[in-house]
Amino acid sequence: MTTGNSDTIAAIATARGNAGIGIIRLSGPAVCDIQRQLFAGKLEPRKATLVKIYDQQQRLIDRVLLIFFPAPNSFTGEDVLEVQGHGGMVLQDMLLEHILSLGCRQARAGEFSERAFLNGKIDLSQAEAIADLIEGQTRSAVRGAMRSLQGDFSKEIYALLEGLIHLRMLAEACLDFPDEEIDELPVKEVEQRLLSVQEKIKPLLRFARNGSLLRDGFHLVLVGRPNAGKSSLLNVLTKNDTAIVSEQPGTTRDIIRDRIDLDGIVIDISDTAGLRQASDTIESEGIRRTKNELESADRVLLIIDEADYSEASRNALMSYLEHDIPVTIIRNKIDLQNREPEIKYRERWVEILLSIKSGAGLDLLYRHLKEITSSDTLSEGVYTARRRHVEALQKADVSLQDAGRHISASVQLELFAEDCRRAQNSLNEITGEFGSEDLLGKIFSSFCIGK
Ligand SMILES: Nc1nc2c(ncn2[C@@H]2O[C@H](COP(=O)(O)OP(=O)(O)OP(=O)(O)O)[C@@H](O)[C@H]2O)c(=O)[nH]1
Ligand SMILES: [Mg+2]
Repeated sequence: MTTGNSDTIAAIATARGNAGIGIIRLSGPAVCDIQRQLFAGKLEPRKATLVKIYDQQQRLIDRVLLIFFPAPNSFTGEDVLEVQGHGGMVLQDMLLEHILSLGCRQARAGEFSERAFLNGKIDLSQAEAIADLIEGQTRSAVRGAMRSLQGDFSKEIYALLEGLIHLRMLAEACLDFPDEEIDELPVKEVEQRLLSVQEKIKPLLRFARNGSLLRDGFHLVLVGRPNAGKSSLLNVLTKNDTAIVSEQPGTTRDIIRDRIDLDGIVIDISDTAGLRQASDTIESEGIRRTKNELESADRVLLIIDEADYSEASRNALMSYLEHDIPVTIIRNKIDLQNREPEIKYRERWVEILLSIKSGAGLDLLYRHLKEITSSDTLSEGVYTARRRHVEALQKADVSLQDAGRHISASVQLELFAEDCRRAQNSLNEITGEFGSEDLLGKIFSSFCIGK
């Protein structure tokens, strides 16, 4: 698949700012023609050539290095030209303006990667990895993105797809050619193959969850009654005076966001307005925003003044939260109650008794945060992944469980084949391929039915 008749695009590929070097990249069918207008000679592929670039009035714009990558051996799969000039912002703009006047247009965001995908140079998850590599906030995130870009993540997905395609092949051959002399469906073999696909999907799902954590970070939202110590906790965690702390209840009115890096995991922390019957419209708007913020939370830290702690006060606060959101209850200000720091693992939440002011028990909180944001698989062998990858893998997993039911209890071939097809479609969403024709091709080439 190629983009064929696409037009030619150009853009400044390096960051905006004054730098030693700035690179403009061009891709598309008119690249050779534009190159000849910039430099009359012929460029040797992938070799740098020093060239002076003049504008229409024959004024020298810059001395640049031109590098030509002929199709299909380029990033986009099309003819690509790199123009490496000096990095000044104004200079780069002048150079780009001149290049655009020679017969190409400004590229849209991500258009080079999009072309690489459309031309089959990379799959969708690799295209996403390029963005992640550039935007990576921590070293682990960058390393994860590089692994994905290398195709490690895609390879695992393709291996799963192989397994699934084989399963469908077995099932659909029995369905489509019931009169042919094909043996009965080998149920035991199918069950085993299904199991092996299911076993592969589990660790991948774990990797993808961790990968999505690496990339998107972990969103922690601090909620509680006014004066419970939410802003104090934000300041302690970020080691910053980000939020105003005061003994006056209702100090925080708006969401205050900050970010920490906890062993390579980005944690986005939101401090919120205290939850209570609002006394004015600003406060009630603050509370509305708190509820909004909770929608994207990965976990809530519910902060309660230990002096006010009771089952009733806890339940009243819990009623603000969605049922399935993970919660850690921070019973703060134990310094005033003469209590020792402690962590308790309850069925529906975790409880930590501590004092933000004295620091007693903060070690328990840090350990807990590390526990919930990381796992043993996180440091090595992880890819960057997105929530959509996690969701796609989850969907595939559910379809495979259905498939298991439709083969083990009593053989319901049609349903089984449909479950496998759905699982395959979910995985295809990750790589961006939709391969029903591929599947047919594969079935007929590996099955000698024709006889
Ligand atoms: N003794 C004691 N005081 C604390 C502790 N943590 C916070 N405080 C005090 O409690 C008061 C309220 O703290 P904040 O962090 O502003 O509370 P908040 O939950 O952000 O309050 P609002 O923004 O009004 O909702 C301040 O005077 C803090 O110094 C603690 O562990 N012990
Ligand atoms: Mg506050």
